[in-house]
Amino acid sequence: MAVSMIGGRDSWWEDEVSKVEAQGNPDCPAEIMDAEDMLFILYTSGSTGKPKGVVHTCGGYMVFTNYTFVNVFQYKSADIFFCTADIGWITGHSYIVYGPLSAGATSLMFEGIPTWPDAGRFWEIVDKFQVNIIYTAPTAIRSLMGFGLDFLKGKNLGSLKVLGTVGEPINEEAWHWYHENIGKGKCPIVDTWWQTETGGILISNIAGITPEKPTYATLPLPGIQPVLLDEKGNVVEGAGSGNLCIRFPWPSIIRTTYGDHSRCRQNYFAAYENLYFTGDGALRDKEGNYRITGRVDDVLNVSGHRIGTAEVENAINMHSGVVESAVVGYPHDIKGQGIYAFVIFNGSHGDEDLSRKDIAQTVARIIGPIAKPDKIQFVAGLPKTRSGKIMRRILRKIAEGETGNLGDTTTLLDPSLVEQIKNGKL
Ligand code: 7RM
Repeated sequence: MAVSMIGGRDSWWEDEVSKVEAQGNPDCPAEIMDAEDMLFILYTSGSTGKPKGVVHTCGGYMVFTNYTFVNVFQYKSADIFFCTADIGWITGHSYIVYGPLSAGATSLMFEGIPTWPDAGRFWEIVDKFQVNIIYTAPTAIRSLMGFGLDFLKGKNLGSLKVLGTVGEPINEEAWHWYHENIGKGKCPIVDTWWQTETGGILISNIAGITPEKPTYATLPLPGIQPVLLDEKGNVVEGAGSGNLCIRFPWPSIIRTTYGDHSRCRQNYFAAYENLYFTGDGALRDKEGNYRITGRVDDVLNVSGHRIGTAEVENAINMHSGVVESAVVGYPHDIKGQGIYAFVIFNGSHGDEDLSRKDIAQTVARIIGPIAKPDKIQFVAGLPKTRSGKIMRRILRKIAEGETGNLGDTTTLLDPSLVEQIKNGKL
């Protein structure tokens, strides 16, 4: 195949190798780096749409990915570790590459999707390679759940010891499905909360050591001090909820946003004095366990009631015909904000209106009538980034009736979906 080579940038492997061979000394000494030398830049989307280049450095990042990998998953020598993430996501960087490899672990890499050639793909891999620890996202679990248990038949999952989740809040139903059908009721599930900016896991239970609590990431890891702040910026003590911040840095904290240090300060260190602001909301129970409720910009205010979009999604997902859902707010004359739900539905009967009523009823039963979606639009898929995150920014614009510019959609897995959803708007 023809390749357009750019002089000074591209060179052929064979040419480079023969140059070294001609010297007669194939030894390539490792480059010594400073702990604070840049290791990589990873772009991540914020609420504004313009991605930020998160900068991590050599020393702290590697120390912390190693520490969290070994401790959270309770990795033991010779364990086979399978993180299903895309390697281009921070989860892939930290827990396919740096954490496991620095610990000498066997790290499985998978390129593909969980549903091809069928929805048994992950379980086939677990069986074939005798995987001991699997680390995946709630979105994958929910999607596989929708395909039913047939795809587990004949797959031996007996090697599994620890299950992990990452990336978004896990709803009760998915947690129990994972626990019972994949872990056969005997594997702890670690619900790991962290961010591109944190480099590694900050809040999580420790497999088999600290208690799990479905839908809770539970306790901060040793060395991490979360703080909750109420809407006035006051520190919340004891049980309560608020904006999640971290007091004191940890080894793999974001060093800068590439090319724009003031943006880093503004984004993460300006909201509250001397605190790192995560952009997430959380609640804390009286034992000190944290439940991440989602991005604070995903919190709705419906007739004066604070409702997390994740809460409504969890309730919608309880309906047996629902595969996945995404909820956003839209301006509502009377309520302030109305609730708009985009739902992937595979219920068998044909009456859409009846299905909508049914779903609304489910939400009313689980949360209360106040959380009933005002609009439910059935969609074929949800706009997701390559790492599986729903782009709520886009759905919000559609729900608000924006017909023109939806902002940057280039990071979407399937940009054509957006047009389809726009055309089906209620
Ligand atoms: C690792 C990763 C970060 C955002 C974060 C949260 C959400 C991540 C959990 C979670 C609830 C979890 N990096 N998030 N883990 N929410 N429970 N266990 O996902 O930069 O791509 O996203 O993801 O909102 O701020 S990320």
